Amino acid sequence: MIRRAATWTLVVVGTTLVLSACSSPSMLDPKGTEARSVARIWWLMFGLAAGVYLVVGGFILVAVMRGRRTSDGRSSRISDHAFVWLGGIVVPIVILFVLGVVTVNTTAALRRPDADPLRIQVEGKRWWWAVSYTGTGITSAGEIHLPTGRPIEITLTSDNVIHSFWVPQLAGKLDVIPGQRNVLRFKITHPGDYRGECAEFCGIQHANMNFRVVAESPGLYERWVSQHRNAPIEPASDVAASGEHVFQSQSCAGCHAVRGTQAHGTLGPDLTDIGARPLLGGGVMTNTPANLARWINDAPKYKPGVLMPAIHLSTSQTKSIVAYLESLK
Ligand SMILES: [Cu+2]
Repeated sequence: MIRRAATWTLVVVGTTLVLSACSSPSMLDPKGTEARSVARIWWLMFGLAAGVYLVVGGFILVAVMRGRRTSDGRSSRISDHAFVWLGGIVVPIVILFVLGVVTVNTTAALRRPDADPLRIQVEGKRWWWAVSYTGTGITSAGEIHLPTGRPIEITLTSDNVIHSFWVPQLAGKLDVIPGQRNVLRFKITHPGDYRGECAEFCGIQHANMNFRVVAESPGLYERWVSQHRNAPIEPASDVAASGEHVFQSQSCAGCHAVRGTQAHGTLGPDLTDIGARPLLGGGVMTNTPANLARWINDAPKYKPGVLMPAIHLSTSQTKSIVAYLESLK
């Protein structure tokens, strides 16, 4: 019976570890200075909890196998009283004290402002993230470009409900609260493409509020900024040019913005570089022409509750508007 329970425990724990390692980003694989200190606390807690588990489990095993053996006349070396005081009060106090000191010190270090950080504004929307790069005029959605090796300061706000901004490999979670400006500080040590998500239940599409952080060397980041400061170039093909006309004349421009054009809407995501984004709708689908056409024609079908209504366009209008949007990079 005990052997079967142990086997099942091993199977469940092993499967969980394997699945968690391959499917989603792990805070135990940190790629930033702050993420590393958060992971360090996790390992400390895990080590202490595992130690307690093993000791308590060992006592239970000994008790089950040997019993109290009071009949042979031998008395225990430690009295029950001392055992309860030591195991139930002294040891827990020491463990909680160590964890408390380490946690408070780490939290204070995480909140300490750096000199000359790169400032980004991120706003939690229903259900996507609006991004603006302070001092550059660049705005975007669902994707944040950042340089490695430089202190980053992200100011988080919300105009609707409480969200939580979390990029597990780069920093801890921070709540995004209406009427409050919370600041997340971190530094990225490795270039890469990191997945972020909302970590606070915020409504029906909470799970489809993903975003990505593209971390590049400072040189590549500066190049990206200088390329994206300018409005996108005029549509190269006729079909894309007529797509721009459809975009401006239909309801699209009322809710979305494309820098350098008449579209200044702020209700939906900024689409200035939508052609370069890998995902649509906060991660509900990959960004391909076919998916973009599906999304435009009936977004609520793929993301129930989304504020964007179904837009009824003709086949040629859809084709041209998709060509236009995919050209925006
Ligand atoms: Cu959210």
